[in-house]
Amino acid sequence: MEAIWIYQFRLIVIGDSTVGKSCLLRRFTEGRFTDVSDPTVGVDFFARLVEIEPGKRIKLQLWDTAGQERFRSITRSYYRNSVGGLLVFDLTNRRSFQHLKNWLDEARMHMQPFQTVFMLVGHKCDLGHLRQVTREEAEKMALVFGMKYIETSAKDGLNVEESFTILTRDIYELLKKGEISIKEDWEGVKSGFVPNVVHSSEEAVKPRRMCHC
Ligand SMILES: Nc1nc2c(ncn2[C@@H]2O[C@H](COP(=O)(O)OP(=O)(O)O)[C@@H](O)[C@H]2O)c(=O)[nH]1
Ligand SMILES: [Mg+2]
Repeated sequence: MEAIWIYQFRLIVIGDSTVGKSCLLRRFTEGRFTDVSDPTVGVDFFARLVEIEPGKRIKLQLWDTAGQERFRSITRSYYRNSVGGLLVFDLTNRRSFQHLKNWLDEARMHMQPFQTVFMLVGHKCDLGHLRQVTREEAEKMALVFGMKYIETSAKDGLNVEESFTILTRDIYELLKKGEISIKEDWEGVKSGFVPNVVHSSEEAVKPRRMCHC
């Protein structure tokens, strides 16, 4: 059966270069980890469907910063046309943790006035012995930023699925509540492809033949 989705969310993955963004995306979309990750050139995007409720799928369009983060030359449209994403640091690299606020400020500056949702990701949790940031510190930071925190490993596949699905569910809930809405000139959330079927509510209003005998 053809893939059908009710919405498409466009998400971005931001954070210092080498924190593991491309590996995280590749693990989530292709289910594999490749150790030699070539620094992405140009614009890279990935896609995957996520089932949020039985039969209800959301298509994720996932954009990778594609090496531009080295030069801080990420374009405005990259931020502007997304509904949120993952804010990633490397648990074994304290500097990447210290740069988080810059990343978030820049993203929020370009994304306003749209409501957006981010999740803080402490990545490479398989390297426990090299850890430079404690879970407590990261949780505190997430609280200050007003977002959830999760620790992931693309190498072990730990929490990769969860990070994207929790974020997707949170955006979906805001959409249902009307706090996020679809806009004509914005790519963050789009209405999906729904098959041409007769809905039960339409069925109910059809005139019924009655027998008067
Ligand atoms: N140990 C470990 N290394 C990782 C993990 N994810 C990425 N890496 C390594 O970190 C380096 C940078 O990864 P990459 O995805 O290119 O980072 P990006 O610049 O943020 O896109 C590469 O050498 C990866 O093999 C992980 O979960 N665990
Ligand atoms: Mg990359």
